Amino acid sequence: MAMHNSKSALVIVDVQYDFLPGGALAVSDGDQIVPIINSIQEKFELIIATQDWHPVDHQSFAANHEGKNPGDLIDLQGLTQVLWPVHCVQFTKGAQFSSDLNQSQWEDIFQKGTNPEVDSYSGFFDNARRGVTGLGKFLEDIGVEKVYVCGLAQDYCVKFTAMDSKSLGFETYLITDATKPVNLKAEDGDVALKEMQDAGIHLITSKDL
Ligand code: VGL
Ligand code: ZN
Repeated sequence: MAMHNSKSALVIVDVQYDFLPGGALAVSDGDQIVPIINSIQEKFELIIATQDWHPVDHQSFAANHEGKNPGDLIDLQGLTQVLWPVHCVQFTKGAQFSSDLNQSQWEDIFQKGTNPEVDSYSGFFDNARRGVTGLGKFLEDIGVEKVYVCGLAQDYCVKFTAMDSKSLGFETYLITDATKPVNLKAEDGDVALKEMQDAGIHLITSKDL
């Protein structure tokens, strides 16, 4: 029996091949969270996934900036932007969800990063907080109160999704054993955890569900 009622939603962030070992922007041990996410899905009646879904000319790709490398910082329309390897290009294998991930109970998928001019880490808003994916309205319209976040990467898309969820007024939970950081800097994952905790996001593990 599902422990979480219809007022709770599980949001699975970006569990796509390019963020898994062997992918273009691989998160170390990212594949280890897949069985954990599969096992927690049965606790939820409402499951949503987000999908990083970039056009090939996306301005977050170092390859689209002469002389720049992944990890370099640029100014993109007034926002500081980390440049990434080409990843999650629309309709490529790297943008697909892991086939090991159970997708059978997903209610909907929200795509992000489709505007080439602005990156979109969060599943709710782009990084300029101008464009919306529709996820916030979707959750509000069906009366969701609690949002549980897991997936990749802990220090980018998971963090931004959880922070936006909290700022939109959802009671927000990060499932810490169902996420992994990309750690451009070694401490990024831990810094992100602290930032989320300081913002009032509850850090829990899959065993607490
Ligand atoms: C992500 C960097 C660029 C993520 C997406 O899913 O965490 N990180 N695009
Ligand atoms: Zn991306």
